[in-house]
Amino acid sequence: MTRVIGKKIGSYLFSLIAIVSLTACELGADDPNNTAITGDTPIDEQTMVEEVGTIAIDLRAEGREFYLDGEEEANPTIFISQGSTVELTLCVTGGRHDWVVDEFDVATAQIGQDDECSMVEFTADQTGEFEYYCSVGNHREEGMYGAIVVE
Ligand SMILES: [Cu+2]
Repeated sequence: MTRVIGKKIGSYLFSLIAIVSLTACELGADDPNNTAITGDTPIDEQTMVEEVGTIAIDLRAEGREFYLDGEEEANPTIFISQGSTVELTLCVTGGRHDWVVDEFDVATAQIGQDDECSMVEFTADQTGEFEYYCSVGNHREEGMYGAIVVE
């Protein structure tokens, strides 16, 4: 899975998407399944080509905070290109939580650290800034929320 997004690498991601889109066009519209890659192409680029339009986001919940996989910023702003299909996976390392965005009508299962991670998929079909939050108990009131920006 390609792990992306996050304030610091947002621009980098959009650049990658642009590059991948161009590459996809070059592969030819006649055969949409044609993902042939030259032997010199790095593995990461091959993965990106296969996942055009799909973004995998791994989130971890602990206490009253969400974290992007490998990042240390609490409740980070998540940037997404409009039209992207988002595969969001929530795992919990402390407490019991879920991940909800009302505007996209999306919510993971409520899970604890002993449960398996919960994945949801949605299409970011509207632009703007939306709030994601945890709907368990009063977590949202206690600050367990952040912004998801679609542009
Ligand atoms: Cu919570």
